[in-house]
Amino acid sequence: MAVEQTLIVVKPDGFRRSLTGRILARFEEKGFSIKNLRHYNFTKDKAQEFYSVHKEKPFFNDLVSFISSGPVVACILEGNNAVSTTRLMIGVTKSFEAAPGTIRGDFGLGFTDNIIHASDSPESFIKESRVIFG
Ligand code: FUP
Repeated sequence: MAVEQTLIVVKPDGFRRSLTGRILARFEEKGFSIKNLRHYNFTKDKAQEFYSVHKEKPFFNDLVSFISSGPVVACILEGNNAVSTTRLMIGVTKSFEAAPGTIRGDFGLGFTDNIIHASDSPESFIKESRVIFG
């Protein structure tokens, strides 16, 4: 067990549906502390950089369009095992398969539009948080 930081992003669908407060509350209730928080609009360039790991995938363009389709809220969280614990809390990628009790499982049915992003490794956290927080 180690104190770590990670990045979560409430995606445009979650923001548009006014779920940001409820989502952030779950992480606070769990015990994470908010180390940084930003209302942010992805440009196409920044979205491509953020999702560069997927640049060869057939869904890349749709993903870039979606994440830049409206405001997001990005948040750096700190706590024990932040990367793996936030991943458990968000649920699997396809919201329609995500377990009840997870954020995707409770709030959505989408796939590309799946409410929330959380970094999947400490390396991804560093890269992704630099894109948004500089
Ligand atoms: P996750 O880590 O659960 O956010 O999922 P991935 O890193 O595998 O994918 C990043 C985002 O791409 C997902 F949030 C949803 C989207 N995606 C698609 O739109 N189509 C796919 O086939 C796979 C992923």
